[in-house]
Amino acid sequence: MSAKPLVGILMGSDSDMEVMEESAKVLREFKIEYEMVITSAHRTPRRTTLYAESAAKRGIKILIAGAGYAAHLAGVIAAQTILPVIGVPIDSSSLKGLDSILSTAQMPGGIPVAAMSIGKPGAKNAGIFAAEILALTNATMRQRVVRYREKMEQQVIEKSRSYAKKKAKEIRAL
Ligand code: RP5
Repeated sequence: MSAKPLVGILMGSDSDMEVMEESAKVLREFKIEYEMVITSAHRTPRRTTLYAESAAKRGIKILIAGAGYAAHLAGVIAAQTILPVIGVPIDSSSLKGLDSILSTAQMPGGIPVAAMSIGKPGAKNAGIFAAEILALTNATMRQRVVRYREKMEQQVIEKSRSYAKKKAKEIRAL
């Protein structure tokens, strides 16, 4: 990716990378430029603030923030920018993300974070959600999002057909 990134994917630790790669995968599919940054609300608070304060000036439109345990990254970022922030709770602790989803979703009134589901499905949805936001003002992106939905629908129908075929064969073989 060489053009200016539109989406910033942040994560609290390199151990979150496997989950947050799901967001990146979707953004690549939608041909959305992005950057990935490791920064922690707790371990590198000043770096996190610097990132939040500079993101909009650098042309970033949407932020995706994934973190585990007492996940404050999305909230801390949201407190320091008016860019929309999508939070991904990561299942890295012994509570398997229940801790992170509560700390990501339960923001006080005034500072919103769009909280996704826990782990990889949440990271994937964060990427799709970012594409949907961009689609509001970009017709090409709108087409890509519509096409993505159509493809998904088609895949479900095909899976159902192939399951029915397999079942029919099994029944005939009895
Ligand atoms: C959180 O602590 C990170 O987002 C990560 O999910 C978790 C564990 O981090 P490491 O100890 O693996 O670096 O802040």
